[in-house]
Amino acid sequence: MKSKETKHVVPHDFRPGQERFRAEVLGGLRKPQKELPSKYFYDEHGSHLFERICTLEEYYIPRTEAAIMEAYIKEMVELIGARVLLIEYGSGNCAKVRILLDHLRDPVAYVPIDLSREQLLRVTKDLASNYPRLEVLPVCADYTSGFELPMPKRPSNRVVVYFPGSTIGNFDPIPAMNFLEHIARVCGPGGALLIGVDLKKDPTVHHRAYNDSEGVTAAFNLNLLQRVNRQLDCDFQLEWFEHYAFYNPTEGRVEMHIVSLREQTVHLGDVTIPFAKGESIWTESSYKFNLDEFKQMAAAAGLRVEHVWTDEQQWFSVQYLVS
Ligand code: AVJ
Repeated sequence: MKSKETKHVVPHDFRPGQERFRAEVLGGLRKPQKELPSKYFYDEHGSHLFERICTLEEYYIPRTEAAIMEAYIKEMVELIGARVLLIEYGSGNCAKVRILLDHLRDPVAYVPIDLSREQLLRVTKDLASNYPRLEVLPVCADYTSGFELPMPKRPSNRVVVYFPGSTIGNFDPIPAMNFLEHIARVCGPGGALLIGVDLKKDPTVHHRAYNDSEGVTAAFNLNLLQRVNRQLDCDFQLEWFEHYAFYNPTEGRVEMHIVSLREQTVHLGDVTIPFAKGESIWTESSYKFNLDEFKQMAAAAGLRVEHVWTDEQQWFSVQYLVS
């Protein structure tokens, strides 16, 4: 039995190295508008803070998405069908996929893909014990770059990608379309994408969702600097930086920044990075969509929206796209 257990926790490993992290941080901080990639929020502490964000009253996304999933899961699994290979991009703590795993008919395998190796190993073990008949094939990878999919033992009827949480909103429009195109290729003909898409609404609601009263989002944002300090021989002084997030209605996105409260210099190894007072590092965009905008983008990527489920207020949507 030991060999079986071991097999479940050895991921297909495309561990994105320290070198790439350093290169992307340095590249971002050298741009005229400084930036850091949002995918690096999720180290151990960052993932923990994100889980706290997901319990905040202001951050309506997780509970709204979960309510839509619960209300319509029967319709969803009906459309998805039996014996599918289910792939999740950015599986995190794998909490959201459980409702699918609980209802899908005889899924062939589940492939969680995540950057965080420790979390991936931990949740893969849990899933393997909660779903003993399910083949779990974890992949440790940065899904924004290339990696190979593992091969399940049994043949599947269809490949279905699950991409919840409106993480698609973290991509700028052209990369978002390219990513949908990539997903369409991974699914192949007859495949499908079940995706969570946050919808445009009162800008005040967007603003509040990224400026919570407990300051958890601020801590989540600033943790990125702490992570850079910890992992890259860097000396950001946290007390001289501040969380700043706002909804940009022209672009239809929430922008998160970290603003320098004074003129200062930061050192990354032997590189010196100057900051003017009030200068910002752009750390994340969260695009919000109209149903029609998203449909257009999907179509441009070769995906057809087959079904849209929303909550009563039309704040969030879960969409089933076919290739
Ligand atoms: C999980 C990427 C969808 O953009 O809303 C939460 C991350 N950032 N609060 C989002 C996040 C700030 C979240 N995504």
